[in-house]
Amino acid sequence: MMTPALLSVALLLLVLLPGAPARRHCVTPLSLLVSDSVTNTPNQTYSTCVVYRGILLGGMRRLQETNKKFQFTYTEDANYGPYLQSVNDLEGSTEDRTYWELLVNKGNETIRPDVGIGCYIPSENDQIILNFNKY
Ligand code: B12
Ligand SMILES: *[C@@H]1O[C@H](CO)[C@@H](O)[C@H](O)[C@H]1NC(C)=O
Ligand SMILES: *[C@@H]1O[C@H](CO)[C@@H](O)[C@H](O)[C@H]1NC(C)=O
Repeated sequence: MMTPALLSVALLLLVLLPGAPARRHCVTPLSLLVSDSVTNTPNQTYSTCVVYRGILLGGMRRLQETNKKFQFTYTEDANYGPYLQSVNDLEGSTEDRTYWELLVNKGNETIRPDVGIGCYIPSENDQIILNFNKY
């Protein structure tokens, strides 16, 4: 039988130790908007979340697993990591000079992050915009 003091130490450790990824709480909610500046397809909005200081890609994977209406693919760049290739079956193309641009609406301003989906760490209530665009 554990003493109450030992029990609380054990509980504290459980809370503080980094747990298995699957058990981590998704604490940072964000909304995700898919827009298309090339063909003007109507916008789509989704909600997802990331774990504490989790990367955007993690939130996108979580969304893809739970919502069949959101699908994406990415390729692995040797230097910069995950490159967002397609969203909902629409692919960026070198030939057409199209790509999926990453924007973030912070409420008072819209920024264009200087990193991709594998490095961007969303803040609470970020609106992530995946915008199909030309370059
Ligand atoms: C041209 C360019 C693009 C073009 C590439 C298209 C093409 N086929 O040419 C376009 C406009 C598509 C693009 C997009 C983006 N880019 Co860019 N891009 C560049 C730039 C100016 C030159 C790359 C290049 O041609 N190198 C020469 C060739 C020979 O080398 P390469 O390794 O084969 O180049 C490839 C990669 O760089 C890749 N690529 C380009 N951008 C990015 C971004 C990410 C995250 C990844 C994984 C790969 C990647 O595309 C190139 C062609 O295939 C660099 C800055 C620089 N001066 O290097 C930024 C740069 C690589 N891009 C950057 C960023 C942040 C982005 C975006 C995330 C911007 C945004 N917020 O939307 C998006 C990618 C979104 C996505 N879909 O995942 C950053 C990456 C930094 C980082 N550590 O993540 C850089 C370094 C510029 C910066 N802001 O500092 N980009
Ligand atoms: C769709 O989203 C874009 C952001 O990429 C925004 O500028 C535009 O006003 C939105 N369009 C509609 C019809 O809501
Ligand atoms: C937006 O708000 C944040 C914090 O509320 C502030 O730091 C930032 O300067 C603001 N940006 C603009 C463009 O007003």
